[in-house]
Amino acid sequence: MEKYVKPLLEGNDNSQLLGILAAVFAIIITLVLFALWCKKKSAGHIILLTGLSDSGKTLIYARLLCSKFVKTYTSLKENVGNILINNNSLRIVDIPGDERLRSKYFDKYKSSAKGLVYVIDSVTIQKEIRDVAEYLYNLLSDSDIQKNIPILILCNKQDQTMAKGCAVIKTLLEKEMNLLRMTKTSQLEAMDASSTSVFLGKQGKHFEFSHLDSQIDFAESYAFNKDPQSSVDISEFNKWLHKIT
Ligand SMILES: Nc1nc2c(ncn2[C@@H]2O[C@H](COP(=O)(O)OP(=O)(O)OP(=O)(O)O)[C@@H](O)[C@H]2O)c(=O)[nH]1
Ligand SMILES: [Mg+2]
Repeated sequence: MEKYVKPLLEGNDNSQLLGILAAVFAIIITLVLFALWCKKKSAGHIILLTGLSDSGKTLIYARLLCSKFVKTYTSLKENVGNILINNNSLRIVDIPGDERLRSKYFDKYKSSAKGLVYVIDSVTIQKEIRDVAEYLYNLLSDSDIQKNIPILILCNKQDQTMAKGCAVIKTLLEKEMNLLRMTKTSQLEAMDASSTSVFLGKQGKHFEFSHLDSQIDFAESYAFNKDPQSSVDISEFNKWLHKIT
């Protein structure tokens, strides 16, 4: 009798074991798929608002999220808020422009960037061209931004009569980025170090934004007007958000 019962029991044990293995396998697959889904959901949904201090990032952020004028002060931390574009939720992160704070907040969010906006004060651009170009150069050299993230260079404060248009700003920036690239390259050669500084653009050619792999657009805006009845214009920024979403 025992001779017949034992194989039966053994057969039962084996199928139970197989059942348990299949269940464990299914759980692992589900967990892996869930983790991938979460990663996909959280990756690439952030629009980073960057630029020098006083360029107008926080006012643009307030206009975009609550359509109102707010009195702004130099930001000491980031502002974060969500908007719905083309039925997709986008997280807008306004990064302080202060030199001592900007990289800390940029590093915190850059790996989830879906787009990068670089806000420029079009009135003071000539005076600040070196700083504007240097910060932009550093952003464009970042490995997370080089993953084909669309970039908008937003020439703000166009309500001011002294503001430069975006075509002029593009030319000024290309010239300055070219100089900056030469300085960086010669510094590296002088040091003969194995530094990881990135060469932007094409070797042997003047710097041009069109030589970069990333899609870089230029647009104009103005966000200032205390009077709620009077106009502001961030429509090109809005259009760009729709385009990339
Ligand atoms: N005329 C004019 N003023 C603007 C415009 N946008 C912003 N401003 C003013 O510029 C100043 C700086 O604006 P913020 O939005 O605080 O600048 P920010 O880029 O956030 O500066 P940080 O927080 O220091 O990085 C404020 O006085 C704004 O009211 C604009 O389009 N036109
Ligand atoms: Mg600010």
